[in-house]
Amino acid sequence: MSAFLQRKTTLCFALSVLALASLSAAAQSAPATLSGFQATASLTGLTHTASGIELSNAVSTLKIDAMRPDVLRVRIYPNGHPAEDASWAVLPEARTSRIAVTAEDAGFSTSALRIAVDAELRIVVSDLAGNVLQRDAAPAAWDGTGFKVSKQKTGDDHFFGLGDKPGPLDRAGESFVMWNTDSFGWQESTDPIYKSIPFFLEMHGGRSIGVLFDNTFRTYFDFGHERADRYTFSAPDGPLDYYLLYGPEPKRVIETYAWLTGPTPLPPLWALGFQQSRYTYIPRTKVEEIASRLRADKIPSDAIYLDIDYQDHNRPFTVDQGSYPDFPGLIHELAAEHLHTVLITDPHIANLPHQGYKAYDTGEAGDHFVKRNGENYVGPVWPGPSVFPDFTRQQTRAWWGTLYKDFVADGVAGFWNDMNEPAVFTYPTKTMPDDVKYRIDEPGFSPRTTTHLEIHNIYGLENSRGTREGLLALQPNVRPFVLTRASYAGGQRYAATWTGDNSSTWNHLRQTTPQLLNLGLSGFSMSGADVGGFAGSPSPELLTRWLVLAAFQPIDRSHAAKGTRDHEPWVDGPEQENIRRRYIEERYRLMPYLYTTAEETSHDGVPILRPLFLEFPHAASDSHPLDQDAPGEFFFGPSILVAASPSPEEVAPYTVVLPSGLWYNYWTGEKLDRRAPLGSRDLEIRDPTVTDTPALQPIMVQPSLGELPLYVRAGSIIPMQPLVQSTEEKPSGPLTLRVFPGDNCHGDLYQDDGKSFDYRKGAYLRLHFTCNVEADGSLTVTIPKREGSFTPWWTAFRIEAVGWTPSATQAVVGGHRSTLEHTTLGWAVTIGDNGKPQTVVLR
Ligand code: NBV
Repeated sequence: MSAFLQRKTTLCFALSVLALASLSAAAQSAPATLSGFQATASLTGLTHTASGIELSNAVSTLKIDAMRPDVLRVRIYPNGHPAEDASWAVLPEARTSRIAVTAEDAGFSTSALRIAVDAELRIVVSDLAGNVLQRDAAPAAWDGTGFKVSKQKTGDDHFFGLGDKPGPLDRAGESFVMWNTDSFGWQESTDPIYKSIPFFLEMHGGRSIGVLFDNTFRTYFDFGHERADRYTFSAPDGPLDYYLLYGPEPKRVIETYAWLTGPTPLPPLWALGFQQSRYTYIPRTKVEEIASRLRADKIPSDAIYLDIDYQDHNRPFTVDQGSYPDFPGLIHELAAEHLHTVLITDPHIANLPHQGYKAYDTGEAGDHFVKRNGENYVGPVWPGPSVFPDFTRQQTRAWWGTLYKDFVADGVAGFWNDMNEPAVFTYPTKTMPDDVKYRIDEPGFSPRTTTHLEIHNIYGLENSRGTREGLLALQPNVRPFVLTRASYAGGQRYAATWTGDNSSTWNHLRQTTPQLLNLGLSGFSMSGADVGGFAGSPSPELLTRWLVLAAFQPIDRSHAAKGTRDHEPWVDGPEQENIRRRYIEERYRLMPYLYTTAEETSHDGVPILRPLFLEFPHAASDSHPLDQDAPGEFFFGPSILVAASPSPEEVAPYTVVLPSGLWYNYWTGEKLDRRAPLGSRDLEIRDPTVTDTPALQPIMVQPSLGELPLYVRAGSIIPMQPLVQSTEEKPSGPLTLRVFPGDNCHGDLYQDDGKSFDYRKGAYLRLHFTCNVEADGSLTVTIPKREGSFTPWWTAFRIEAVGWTPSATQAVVGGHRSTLEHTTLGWAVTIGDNGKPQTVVLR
């Protein structure tokens, strides 16, 4: 036995003996057994537990548990005051998961991480090669119920996530506060806005670690703003409870965050279509006019939203019969046009006792409203004096869900939970007073009364949860669509989101990219920004550029405030409308690709919109995120890189940055060899087969108003469909497989009925296509055996080879030959799909 092993065994024995002892017994034996900690007098206890370690000093107790080899939970509490072990964000199955660890001298290790703690309870987390991933800069500092956690930071640390907070993609150098706030007209520097997602991903030298600080109070994050050498997170109250999620690849951290808090579920297909909204289309004839114009002008679209004016005096769950006679008739009329109706339902209920207002009466009968001084708290919002459901009570959420019954019966397809920060007019904090009381009654939590200080940040989360669960109770086999404005970590399980009341400015258009990227990294894959901007009236050019870009964002919803000029695609005349339509059409052609990506997200949590560093974390030789060099760029799904201008208001040319490799221009099929010459990029990642590439010239573009540069990663197969006017329409023609040859060439397709949960019983179709350029230059495309029992709409495949040149202009399938057709992008052939595996050779 080596000296090292021998020492370790002895130590483990000593530690396991210690583990059996009580904390006070451990304290007595501390001087003898804690030599590895350079023990100070302040350390009073140590226990190596099966899944980690527990240490105490005079002030506090630290518990670290390994939930997986790459996931740790860290809890510190003042001695004698262990916090309640409960969470609104973390899934119970993940939260209770534990693995056995190997006790070590000053901590423990897993198969991925090594954790060391010193006597002042400072934690160092490293990978097994000794690279430090995170190191406490100071012990956790307590101030009454408040505390601060400080970690060391270098100038080369990058921070992402924290939900919808505006500003640049990288949060380094900034500080933030979590307090959900109704922020009409927010700007780039406004903080906080609507959501509190206390999750961030830190990247250093290409290695990533994620932190979920699970505390619902008003929390603070500082990424080197106060001190360049530290990042901190703190809270005035609540638990010091955080999770560390190790990569090293950033994508792995995001996947692990989805394991911890749940992925964005598969949306109904229609929610990926173009959505038209305004505050408010009133009266009914206006809604009908918008619907007819969408269809007459052939703007592919799937949804129309009705904002608060459809209600009687803004009272949730009522309809203004005067402006909207025969409301169910309207919903059916829209449905007949393949337009889904989405209704706003704010959380405040008009305080109208004894007036036959069902939402109030049933809520009051069930004692479902939050209290202040023993009475229902009443605050003014859109309907006037209002009461607020206590969504921390499961019975209240169940009651809330029943309020949707009539609308669901009328055929309303989706619901929009606005104002759920919760917003309250006139009160200086724009929300309820701090002393409003909630009576938590929730599995996993001890029943207790608490104040708005603890619940405020999860109000929107639990409101949208009540909505989703209510819809599921009403229609168990229909995928709900809920759009929420406020939320907390884990809220992606219940609702899609949008970025609230943005403005019709070029800066806000630019801002959509970092904001939606950070939302995606924070779990919210299904997110969008009001297209055209909410506050203000966009110029024709701004509206066009916005509609063009939003065609490649997860939620594509045009919305506008009262009193602003019209935002619909046809305003500004046919020239603008043609550009806008063309891009919405492209989104619909790409629907199989988009839906497949959304389905992948529902398993792995990797968002639809991705920063470049998520796909290429080592693209820069010093491993800085490539996005810094190209702030307008992002990935739409795994294969398509959108290269929007970093300054969309300018007509000046700009540089497109592509990670090293082969790329194709999406629109022209032009092949771009961006494999870097020796020495100019990180040697580890450059293509070893390329030895003599001339220096790369920068790609300069100057797109006109009607152009948005898109590039496709070589080795992608993108499934596309014939144009339809809504996702309800059955496409006519073949499924196109657009093949962009390259290494590891593949593409995926997922299909189902787009509406129900029947896919869980096998009613889906999954295909994993591959392609290869053979030694003789021919291109082989393999269509595999179908997985799942769903019968798709097509009966043929059209294979389009981009950037590839045939020698015989022939396709061979199962011994049959046909002639390749020359297209603008390359060469194509259409073959029947009999549901069986096939290999197609293009040559
Ligand atoms: O319900 C009206 C609006 C809505 O259109 C918007 O999208 C929300 O963010 N709502 C805010 C309340 C009033 C805003 C001035």
